[in-house]
Amino acid sequence: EDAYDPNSVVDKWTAIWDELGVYQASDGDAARSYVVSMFPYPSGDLHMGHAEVYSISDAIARYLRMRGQNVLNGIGWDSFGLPAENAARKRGLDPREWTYANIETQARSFRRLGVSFDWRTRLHTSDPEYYRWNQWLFLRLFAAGLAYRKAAAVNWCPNDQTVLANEQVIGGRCERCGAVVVQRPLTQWFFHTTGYAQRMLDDMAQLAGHWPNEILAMQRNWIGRSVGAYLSFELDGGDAVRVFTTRPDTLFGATFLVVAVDAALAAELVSDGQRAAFETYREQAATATELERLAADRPKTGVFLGRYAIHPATGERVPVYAADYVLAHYGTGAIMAVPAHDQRDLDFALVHALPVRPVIDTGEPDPRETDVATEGEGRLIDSGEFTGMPSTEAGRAIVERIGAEEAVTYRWRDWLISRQRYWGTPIPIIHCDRCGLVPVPDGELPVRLPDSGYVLRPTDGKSPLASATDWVNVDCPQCGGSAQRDTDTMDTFVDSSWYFLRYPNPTYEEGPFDPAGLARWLPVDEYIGGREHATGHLMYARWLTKALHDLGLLPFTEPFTRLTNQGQVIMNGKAMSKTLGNLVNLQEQIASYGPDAVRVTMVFAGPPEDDIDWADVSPAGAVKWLSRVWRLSGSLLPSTGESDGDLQRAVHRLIAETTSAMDGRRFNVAIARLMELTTVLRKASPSDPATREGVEALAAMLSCFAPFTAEEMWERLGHAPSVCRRPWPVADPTLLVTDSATCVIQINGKVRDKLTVPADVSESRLRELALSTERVRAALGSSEVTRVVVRPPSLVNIVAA
Ligand code: ANZ
Ligand code: ZN
Repeated sequence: EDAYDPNSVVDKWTAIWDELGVYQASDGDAARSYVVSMFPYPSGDLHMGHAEVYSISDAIARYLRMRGQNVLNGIGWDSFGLPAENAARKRGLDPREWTYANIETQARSFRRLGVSFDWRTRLHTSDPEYYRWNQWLFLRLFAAGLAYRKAAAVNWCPNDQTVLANEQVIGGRCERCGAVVVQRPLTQWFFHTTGYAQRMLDDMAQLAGHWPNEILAMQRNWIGRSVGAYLSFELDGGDAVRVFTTRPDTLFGATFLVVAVDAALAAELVSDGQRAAFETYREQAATATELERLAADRPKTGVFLGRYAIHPATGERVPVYAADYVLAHYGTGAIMAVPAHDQRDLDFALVHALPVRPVIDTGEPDPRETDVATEGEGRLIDSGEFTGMPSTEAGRAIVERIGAEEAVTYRWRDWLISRQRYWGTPIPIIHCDRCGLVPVPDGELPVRLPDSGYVLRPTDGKSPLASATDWVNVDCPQCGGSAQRDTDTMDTFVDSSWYFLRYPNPTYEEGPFDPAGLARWLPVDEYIGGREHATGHLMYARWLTKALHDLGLLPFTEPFTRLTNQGQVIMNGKAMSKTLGNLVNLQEQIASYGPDAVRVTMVFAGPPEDDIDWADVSPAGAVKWLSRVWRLSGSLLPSTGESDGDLQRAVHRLIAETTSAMDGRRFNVAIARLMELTTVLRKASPSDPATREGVEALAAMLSCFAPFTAEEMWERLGHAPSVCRRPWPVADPTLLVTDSATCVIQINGKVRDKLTVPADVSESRLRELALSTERVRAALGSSEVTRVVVRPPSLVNIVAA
């Protein structure tokens, strides 16, 4: 009799929740909370990773709702992107079919999991109604000079036949397919993000304490601010080379200059005599990726350019080289090499027999003897009038003396957003021979993707859209002459940088987002997602928010007030993957254990940010606990009078402890407290009013993690649905103060210490407390405890030999 099949109640409660609209944000003016988890990519059905992130975000949403907040818990789909194209190619389908079928599957699975979304937010970035606004925003950025085209050496994946952002190149390889990424010169669209570098850093002050420090540190690192100087070196025979250095204090140790081999400057400077050698080297260097070029352990190759520069402080002539360890697009693309104090310069100097001149005494061994550059601070030596000065002060003094400019640089690059892909937002620009780059008029948006007439995988290195000639050829909106559409699509990270702005009103037609919705819900109060997005999505979304703020479109500058990262679901210490064959199928887990047990297992495994090793956990434990909890709701008897005081206090203490765990987003701890409460209630008399109070509180709190079980309990307790509408239970403060008692601790009958303990302290807790006091440990020394007699709360006698 007393067992229920968790899967059998899913449809029943889903229908009741829909009918009652329990998860819909209200129009009321109660305190609001906007909860968003990073929206899913429809690559198939939901997987274990999705179940984890939505179990966490849903616990947050449900908790806030029960705490009286008006909660908007949004959902949508990030539905443009390469996998749809690849799947379409493989199966001969339209990318739309694959994408929208997967979205439906995932939507059903979300319902089966009982996630408390307000489905009215639903949007798909591949809908023309959405990407229309992606195009509109692009045009606003274009008008403001924040979207521009330039020719650049870009990351190119030869397998996927597309350019990639730096963020999509991991260890020199394509993030998606693993092919080695090469550099290719192309004219591409960029968003000018780097002008915001300092604000991105400064605004982190708003996020500190609300975002994981780790993410802030990763972003800081990615932006890579350095303070230094631009120094100018005159060349023999005119010209000058400007270098960027963070160590102007080492100027006197500069013994040669290096220009990036692929910088235009290198080709301009090279002497006739060295041109042939330079060209050979340049071709060879073009095959290396940026990561390889920067690798410290790579042999330092390069070629003399046949030119000399005049050292601005000593007047000496120093040779100028081209090498690939200097990057064309960082600083000025040229450096002064100080081999004594920079390891890469030293490695280069050793290969090319160039002088090494130490100018900072760091107290470490001489780099000329060790071949190890001394990169730290110290006092200047052999540096003319600056000799003896601490290096920390000398930089500024030298910069001033030679009349150079102080400079701040950032490693962060502008965001390359063009993709040679089909399944993305067409860039709304028309190329006209007479008028140049002409924006598609707002009234003609969206520029829809053609449904036919394109080649998904062209072999000419061009975009798929370039083959849709009917689509490409248009009249110029300005002069009416014949013109062509831009054939690239936008990086899908553009789509995902602002979707949360549209959730409050996804059908709004007057703009990308409804100002009333913004005012009501934004910025996002609680954002939940993986830390793999630290330097990608989370940077782009922060940047776009600032850019739109400056365009007068947003009243705030940071999109996500609080960020929670979840870990990954792994198996036997390894990431789950098809290739490893260790995928755990979410639907099978749900079929065997029910949605609640899977959800409980996800959040009970550890704090949200930890990885969960599915090999170490089993939803079977959760099933057992949930059925015990459920049985409690059917075991109560009519009240027979007064409550037991201890029981009441235990119930209220556990409510208080669960609440504080929820506030700290320590859901695993919250569940542990609910389990403890279950044990307490199972031992309690079924007719004690405090037992009923405890079971009702348990059902309410449990609904954050196991909504189906909680509803079943609530119904069995005789209440009308839904438990999700009930307020979060509040602990009675008068029941939380426990009387205290003094406990005497004896060792072999002799009093050694006294402790103040709660009057209801348990035997095991008291034993633990007594054995760990400093005095007791000192008195015990190395003697062995043979027996401990515990009489709570007043006496502990330790027998030691
Ligand atoms: C002289 C020097 C002496 C340097 C020394 C370092 C140590 P961060 O902190 O990363 O900004 N550099 C400048 N432009 C470069 C480029 N395009 N490619 C590769 N390296 C470049 O590093 C700035 C330092 O990296 C600069 O300071 C420059 O070397 C080098 F003891 O100048 B330094
Ligand atoms: Zn024109």
